[in-house]
Amino acid sequence: MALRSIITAPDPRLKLVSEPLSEVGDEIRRLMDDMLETMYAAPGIGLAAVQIGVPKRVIVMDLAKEKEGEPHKPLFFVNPKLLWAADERVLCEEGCLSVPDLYEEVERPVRVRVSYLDYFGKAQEVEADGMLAVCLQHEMDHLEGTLFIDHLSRLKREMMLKKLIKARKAAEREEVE
Ligand code: K1U
Ligand code: ZN
Repeated sequence: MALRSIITAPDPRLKLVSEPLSEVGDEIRRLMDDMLETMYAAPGIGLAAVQIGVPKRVIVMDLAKEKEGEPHKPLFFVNPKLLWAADERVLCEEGCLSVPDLYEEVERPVRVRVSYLDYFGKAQEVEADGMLAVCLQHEMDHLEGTLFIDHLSRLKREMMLKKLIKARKAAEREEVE
């Protein structure tokens, strides 16, 4: 397994639409292992392959609370497809490893049904609610080149991008000093 670098906004690579996979082989399992390690190290609860510069339709997630002695519960989604979304919406605060340290409330369907291939390439379906539904929709947005800030007003989005660029410049200055 290897740690990969996470791309941050406004990098144009985050706007790419990710390509579907024809099968889940060892190379893709290695990619998923690297993504999981990178997500745990960040730390985060989800990661799409495009966030490490690989525009393929692959997502890893782990919503398990980090408690001592508790095993990880990784989830792997290849070629996820939205089958159904509830009309009811819910507001939830979201963050993104590609928009570091900034959080905002986003409105999304409260429940979704999604088909996908798992780590072994087996076809699966999940009906998700709560944080699983929020995180899965957030990660599936990444596959379309959409960030959570794209769901906000233009004013809010531009303010967040300005903050991000300012923070990055400050960090770069600190590195030089
Ligand atoms: O960048 C990403 O797509 C991952 C993102 C997932 C997400 C979080 C919240 C709502 C929707 C989607 C993150 O993991 S941001 C970091 C985060 O939420 C977190 C970090 C440490 C512990 C617990 C949560
Ligand atoms: Zn994200």
